[in-house]
Amino acid sequence: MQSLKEGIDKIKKEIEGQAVKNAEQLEQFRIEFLGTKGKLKSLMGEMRNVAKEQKKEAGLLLNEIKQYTEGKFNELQEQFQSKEEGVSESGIDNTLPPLPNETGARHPLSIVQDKMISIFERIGFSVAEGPEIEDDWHNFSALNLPEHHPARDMQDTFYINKTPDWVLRTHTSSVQIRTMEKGTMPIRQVFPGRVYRNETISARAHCFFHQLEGLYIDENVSFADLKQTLYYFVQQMFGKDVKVRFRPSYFPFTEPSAEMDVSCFICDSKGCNVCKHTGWVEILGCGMVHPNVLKNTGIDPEKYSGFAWGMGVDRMTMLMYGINDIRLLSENDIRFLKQFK
Ligand code: 2NM
Repeated sequence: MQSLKEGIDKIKKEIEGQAVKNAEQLEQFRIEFLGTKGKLKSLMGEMRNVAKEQKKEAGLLLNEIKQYTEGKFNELQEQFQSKEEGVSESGIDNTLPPLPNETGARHPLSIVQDKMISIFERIGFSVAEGPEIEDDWHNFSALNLPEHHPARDMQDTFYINKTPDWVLRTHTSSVQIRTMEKGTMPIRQVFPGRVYRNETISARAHCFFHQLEGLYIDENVSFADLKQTLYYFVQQMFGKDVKVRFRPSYFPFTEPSAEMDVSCFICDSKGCNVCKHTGWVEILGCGMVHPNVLKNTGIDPEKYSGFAWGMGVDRMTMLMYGINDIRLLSENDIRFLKQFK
């Protein structure tokens, strides 16, 4: 009886310290303690050596240790099974499906800008970029904007306080001046980028927006080249059936100047809000580069001529996607942005 009790205590201590990490170790535990040749079975064998009057007590003790061992086995199995099902020791449930790894979407402005650029690249234009902080010469003077032109007004232009000669560029034409100053002919480039104007922010206007301007200078470049180049562009952008019209206009840096409209692709020129029931939508300003601008940049206006144009990428994006508030384009609201794949 004494040795039986000692045996039971020994097994109990062994079992207390048991832990399993996987199915194999759990099976090891079962074989070692509960198996047909296991430690419990050999304790049972000791019953033979217990005195008759003590058999009842021994039976109770053996039963107790058996239940204890089985209980421990179930406990270990449960622990281990919940691990198996994915709950790691840190309590994180590894079986939860992963959060969707969402692919980012390109910004609608980038989509439209790249589309515009690639159309011009197909007909020989390359891309040039320049600084957003410009000096007065590149943003105004060289572009034939006289000293007291309203475009220079504090109301329209962000001046850099410390250096009154510096401004946030109001158009990417300043980059065209930089290209022309380099003097490598011919020039056939487009100029994408952000520009700044001191406007009251509303659904239709923002204090920064994006332009794509263009410039073609060579010998014998004519207004007919301008018309055909821009006609090619809108056909690629809006489809072969699009119509264009030019209206005379004024810009200090071009002469003659024009604004170009396309037939309304929203209502097929039947009349809608976008074309304000005119059937036409204005999309760009253009003209033949003013001889003064050529002179200012060291290009001989007797030898070279060229055309330039400027259009709003934000405006084009709003037209293409039917966006009615320009502010959406700079708020970075994921719910808006993820619609453009
Ligand atoms: C426009 C409209 C018309 C333009 C002209 C020039 C330059 F540098 F060649 F003189 N750059 N951009 C231009 C002409 C821009 O934007 C509505």
